[in-house]
Amino acid sequence: MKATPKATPSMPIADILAPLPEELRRHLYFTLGHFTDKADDAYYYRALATAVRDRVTKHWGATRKRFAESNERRVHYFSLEFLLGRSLNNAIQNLGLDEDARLALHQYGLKLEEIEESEPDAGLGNGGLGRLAACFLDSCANLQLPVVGYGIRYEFGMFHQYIEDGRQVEAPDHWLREGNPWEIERPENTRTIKFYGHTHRGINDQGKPFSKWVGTHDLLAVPYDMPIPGYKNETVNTLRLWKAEATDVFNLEEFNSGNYPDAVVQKNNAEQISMVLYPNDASENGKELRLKQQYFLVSASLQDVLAKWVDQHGDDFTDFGKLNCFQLNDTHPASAVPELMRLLMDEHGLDWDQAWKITSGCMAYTNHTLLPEALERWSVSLFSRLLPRLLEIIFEINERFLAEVTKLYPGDMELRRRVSLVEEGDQPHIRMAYLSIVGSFSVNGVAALHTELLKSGLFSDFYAMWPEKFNNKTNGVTQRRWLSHCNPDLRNLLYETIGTGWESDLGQIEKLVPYADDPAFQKKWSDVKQRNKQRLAQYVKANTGVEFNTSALFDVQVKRIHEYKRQLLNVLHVVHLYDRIRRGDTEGMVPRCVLIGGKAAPGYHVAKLIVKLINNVGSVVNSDPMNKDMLKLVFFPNYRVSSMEIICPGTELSEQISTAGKEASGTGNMKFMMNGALTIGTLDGANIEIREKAGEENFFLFGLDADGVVATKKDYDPNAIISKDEDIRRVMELIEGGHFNATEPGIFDLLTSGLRNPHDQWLTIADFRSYIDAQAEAAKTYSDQKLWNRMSILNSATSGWFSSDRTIGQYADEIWKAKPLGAAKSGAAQKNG
Ligand code: B1H
Repeated sequence: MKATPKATPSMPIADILAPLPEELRRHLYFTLGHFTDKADDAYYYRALATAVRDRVTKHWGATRKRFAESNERRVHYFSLEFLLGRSLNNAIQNLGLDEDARLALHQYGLKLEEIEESEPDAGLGNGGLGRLAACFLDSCANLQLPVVGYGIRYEFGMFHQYIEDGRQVEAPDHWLREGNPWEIERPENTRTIKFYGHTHRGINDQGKPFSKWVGTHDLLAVPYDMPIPGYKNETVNTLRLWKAEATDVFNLEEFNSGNYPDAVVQKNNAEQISMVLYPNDASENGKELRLKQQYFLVSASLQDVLAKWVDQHGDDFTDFGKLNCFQLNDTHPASAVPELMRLLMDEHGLDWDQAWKITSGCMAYTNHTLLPEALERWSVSLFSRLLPRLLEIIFEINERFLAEVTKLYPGDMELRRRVSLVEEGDQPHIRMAYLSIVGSFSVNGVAALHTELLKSGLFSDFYAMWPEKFNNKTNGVTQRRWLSHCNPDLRNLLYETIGTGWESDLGQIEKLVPYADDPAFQKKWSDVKQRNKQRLAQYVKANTGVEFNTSALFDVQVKRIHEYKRQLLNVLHVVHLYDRIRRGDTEGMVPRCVLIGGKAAPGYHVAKLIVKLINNVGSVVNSDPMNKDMLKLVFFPNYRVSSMEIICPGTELSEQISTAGKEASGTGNMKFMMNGALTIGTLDGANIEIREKAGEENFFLFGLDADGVVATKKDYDPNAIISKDEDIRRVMELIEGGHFNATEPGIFDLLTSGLRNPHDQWLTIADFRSYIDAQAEAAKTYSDQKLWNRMSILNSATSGWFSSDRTIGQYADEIWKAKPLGAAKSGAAQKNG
């Protein structure tokens, strides 16, 4: 190896790093102590990741410095979930290190794609909400915005899903087992978190009353920072994740009383708080440990921000609200409202009015769901035991808020009851969404329809009071991961056709429009899709054993398993096609490979039964001799971020079939669109905007709209529909007759009786006929490949609006009032679409 130049403290850090191939060797030998030539892939992964990380770190230091020196508004994104997936390729791409990384591995005869497989997904999230947070961080770094993500460093992320005998089995995801090269521990920024105890009230030296939370059980929050590299712009932002640990004091007390083993057990108790991600998507479970996690995140992060503030400004909080903004990712971090009040009053001596002006001026709340089962409510009794001081503050916020309500609407007792932060009953509860609205200056929904439904339904009383607080921010996804990284062939075709620039300004993808009917371009376009279908088919074969015919239509639904997302409707359609094949009616059908994937919450019985049904229908359909490659159905196990990176480029038809009004936005729909899939979908969430941008002729629409859903529920009679429609009746007869569960009679009765129930909330049977017809239309279109390719190109070409850069640009301009802190690339929040 070349001798490194003499290192001195004044030498620029950049000069210390050798070329990547040398750095790889250095880390393999010196960092990992690997002395032979042959190593497991995992070693090469770690060494390469560390070498790349070092290069990221260089820009990280510079970005922090710019941050510290600027006096612009900072944003703190609070989220219980960050579904990051893998980091290595993302860093390589964003720093432009692809060639170097390949060269570095080449000396060992290795391929980058293979080494990348050694990286476990950082599965610190459930689904859309967590992945959105990850896309947002990527876009904030791309736009050079001063935004820090704050979350929890779960020891165990989202569980691994295995399928045994067609059923979901969960296994723990110990993603940190082999260490994490993407994090740096910062013990010097450890914070102390209080639980339990009580409030002590007194009069201070200046004769002023004060409150103090005392007699608490304390634990420590230790931060681990992960770098979030921007795209070729020398900017690296930070995601700070907290790990829970026991305090030394606590251990020492026990230790001195001779109880060493107990002291160690207590340490474990403390560490439980950051042990595991709760695997519930769109439903809350009310567990004490979950509330502890929420408060742990919020208190550690707010103390972190306040400590930095005091370092810079002392105890003068005059400008704190002007220079800080907290974005709450749903109500999960809603205790930030009373906690900031507590810290400002009890720890920093502000009075109520000063503290309230600051708090309600710098908190912003994003709502992600209208589903009643996902609306967080915490029992007053749990709150008073765990966070007694916070509860007092919430009660006072409520009293003052209700006084305001009474002033605005004198005598309206019913309204007071409706909007109170405390839901009365034998067991009073705190309504976290209402607390978030009252404590924030901004409330946003995540797609146009969703925001309208919030204003006219769930939050209508608040909207009437404070219309100016409400705004829409339609979700987006990062094209750097969801197009450029996951679809290299399409990336290269775009380079060749419209050049670069779209990676950080997706609006430019519109330049594809003129090529939609160009036969030469269409040929290239469909060749790319074909290669991606081959890659997907191999992946399916490796993970399920099922062969996908790559000339068939690839029809995909991947997302969490939930009744409202209606995977059942998809299965009913597959059974309908199967029935047609069996009765020899294949007129107008095209060969189709249907892939369904997603995790069911471990306690969600119906969702798990849907997984079983998909698997059972799949094994019967795939092995029926009548079938002859016309139809395949697989359940793809352990669906996660890294599997979407292969699934999404190979998909031709994207299933977005939720009951209208239930899916707040959806983000998978956007990833598929960017990669040229056509959507079959309802008028729900962001589907509506997708259809508007793509043009209605380029979208397969079916089903009731949100108003239709409400109207239909009044006199819904699924059994009448079933008996009148021969196709539907036959499908129900096949399932109810035990065709897919010959050896386990009755296991699907719960599902079929749900479909037939007039109170079925998801109206699956109501939309079935219209769905079958839209699917037939999709098949007909597919048999005209020229038309299909045109529609596919136009979908990609109009997907610019769904870049999370656009979304974050709007958050920055309209909510955060945050400006970019430019380095190399001066980027204003750009407007795409
Ligand atoms: C979404 C959740 C969610 N909405 C509770 N709500 C959770 C609720 O662990 N919990 O308790 C976890 C997640 N997730 C999703 O957010 C919506 O269903 C999607 O439609 C939307 O695209 C996504 C991002 O906004």
